[in-house]
Amino acid sequence: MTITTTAGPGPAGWSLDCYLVTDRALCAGRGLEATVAAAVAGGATVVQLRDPHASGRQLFDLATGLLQCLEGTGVPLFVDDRLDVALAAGAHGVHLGQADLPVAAARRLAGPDLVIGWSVHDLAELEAATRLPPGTVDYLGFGPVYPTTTKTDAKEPLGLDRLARLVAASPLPAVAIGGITVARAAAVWATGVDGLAVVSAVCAADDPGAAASAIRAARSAGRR
Ligand code: 3NM
Repeated sequence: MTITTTAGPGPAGWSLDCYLVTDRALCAGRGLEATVAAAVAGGATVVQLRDPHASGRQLFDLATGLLQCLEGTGVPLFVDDRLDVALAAGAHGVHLGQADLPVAAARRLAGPDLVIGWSVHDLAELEAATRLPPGTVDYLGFGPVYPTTTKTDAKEPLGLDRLARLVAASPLPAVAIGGITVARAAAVWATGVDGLAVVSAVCAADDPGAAASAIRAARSAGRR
């Protein structure tokens, strides 16, 4: 599934297939940019800069570095939580949680072209997403699917059945996140999601490129 947008310098359709969310601590051995470059070479199709403890300045500098690293790859950069940083750095999108700026306000500030993703965790939040005017949000993130230690305040895991029901009811492309590993990827694909978002499965892998490649390849094994 692609999201169609004319945003920024990227192509009109970006694939959400293998959605890498960064974690500087997990990338520490290799370095953030080297990890991202390896993951993209292996097949990551979106990179989200996530660093909840970084200052605005640090995030801006990290985003600028990652945009340089992604130049020419056709892979977009989204920034987690911080619309201001996404816009200031010239990133292609922002991913917002329920406690961040309201998505309608973010869309007003961002204009029509920036990709906006929104995290939803249950049916009530999905219904709120369904009521948004078209064009407010481009895709939804559902999680956590499984328990995760990467996000300290993650909600109770959805499990595959609840995820599948939310995905079936989603009016927008759906990305699953939380505890997804290469071994679990086919089962998550089988819920009908449009993309798998991973942090530790790629950032902490011995070979981030091979991990990203395996996450994508599992799609054909999980296809329903
Ligand atoms: N968001 P890992 S779970 C960043 O449920 C994030 O919205 C989540 O990390 C949510 O792939 C999560 O290492 C962390 O389990 C996912």
